[in-house]
Amino acid sequence: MMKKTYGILPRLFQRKQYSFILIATFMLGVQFIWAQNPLVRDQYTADPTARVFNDKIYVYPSHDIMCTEEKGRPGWFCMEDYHVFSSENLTEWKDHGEILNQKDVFWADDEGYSMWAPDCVEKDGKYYFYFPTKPKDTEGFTIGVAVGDNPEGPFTPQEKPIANVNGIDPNVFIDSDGQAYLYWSGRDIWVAKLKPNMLELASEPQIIANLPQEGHKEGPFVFERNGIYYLTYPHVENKTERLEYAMGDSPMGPFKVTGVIMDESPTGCWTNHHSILDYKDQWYLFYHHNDLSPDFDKNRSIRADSLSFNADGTIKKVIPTLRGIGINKASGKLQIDRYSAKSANAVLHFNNSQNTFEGWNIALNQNDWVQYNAVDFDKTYASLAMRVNATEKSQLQIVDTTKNTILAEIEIPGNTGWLEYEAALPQIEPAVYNLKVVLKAGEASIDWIRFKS
Ligand code: FUB
Repeated sequence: MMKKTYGILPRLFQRKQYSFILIATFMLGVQFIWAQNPLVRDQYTADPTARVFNDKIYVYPSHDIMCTEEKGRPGWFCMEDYHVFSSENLTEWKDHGEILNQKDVFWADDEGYSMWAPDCVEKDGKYYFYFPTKPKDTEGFTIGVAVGDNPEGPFTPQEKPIANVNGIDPNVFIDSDGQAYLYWSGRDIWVAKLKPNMLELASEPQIIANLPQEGHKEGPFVFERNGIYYLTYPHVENKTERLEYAMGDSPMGPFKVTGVIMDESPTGCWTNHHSILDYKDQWYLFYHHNDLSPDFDKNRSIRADSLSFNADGTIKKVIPTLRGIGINKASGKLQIDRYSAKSANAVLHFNNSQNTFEGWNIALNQNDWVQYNAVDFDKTYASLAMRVNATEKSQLQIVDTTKNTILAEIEIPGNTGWLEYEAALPQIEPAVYNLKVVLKAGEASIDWIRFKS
């Protein structure tokens, strides 16, 4: 049972003098564990293809970097390599490092910086990593394959790209009868069967019919659910790409354009690129915006949100969130600025606008609040800690909205800069809770909150 905890502040004062002020954090000991959107915060990532291998999710994104006069074409996309990320619990993502670099691809232009949206599939214990890039001897893009024994690589590129394919954004779908199909884009969306070796086409490329003719489209991603084949793709209906889908009875179509999965990005990012998968009986949409680079949309960041279907198999529109997916451990740093909901006047700021990889905080005025859902209290926690910067003497209340109980109240002295504060907790019954932080008085910004045993 949770106890009412009014009066926790005086108890803190009795226990330890000034125990509420702990350590100035100075951004030391940063944990490279991210649970919310964007999923990766120490580098730019885009075009995420998520796959389930060996009960884990592996995400194969593009790796955006900044072009310079010496590297690529300034103001445009710049990508020289790929990393892969994995997670079992959707909240802790491991970067397995570089899995392929343009300089390792014999046929690729090693000044191309065009290692665009990839895919990876498993067949008979081998992992096939498909990637588009510029070849050294011809114009345009083509698609290569690199093969590995593990989902995290290493991957060895084939000596030549796939013959008879010109385009970008490879996607491979393996049907239940074992037949694999390669989809890609190049003005239209194309499909061809793959041979059992997964390295060569088994049929002539054909354009998928009945898709929108006006407005750029690219990034095909095909999946099957309950006998329905879904062809999903970004398409510019208005100003920037939105995610749309078409439904059909077979992997090669015909498909019928059915609806929109995600509207144009509210951040103005011109591209979006996605994948859809079922993991432990929940469907997820992986996609990208440009959270870490609001002024330049060629440095993007991957995200994920839950996706669901209507009874007739149509897809419910996904509204992008900052909270993202997964249940967070109460003991980890909960980046509360990646909120589930907030009051209208609560405002997000970068911790350091010169280095956006340092993340965000949320600024609250009196009566503002920020809510963060799905926090797993797996055991009893004795105290909570939060990183706060108050410009005036402030009072914060931490509430469990599931049972509407006040867990703690913290008083913060004004003008101390960013500091870590701590408050004792009542006995909290282990369960998953939704938390809300309310600023009862003053003016304060919050970076994160965590619970300690
Ligand atoms: O990342 C480069 C290109 O931008 C991708 O290949 C497209 O799908 C778009 O996201």
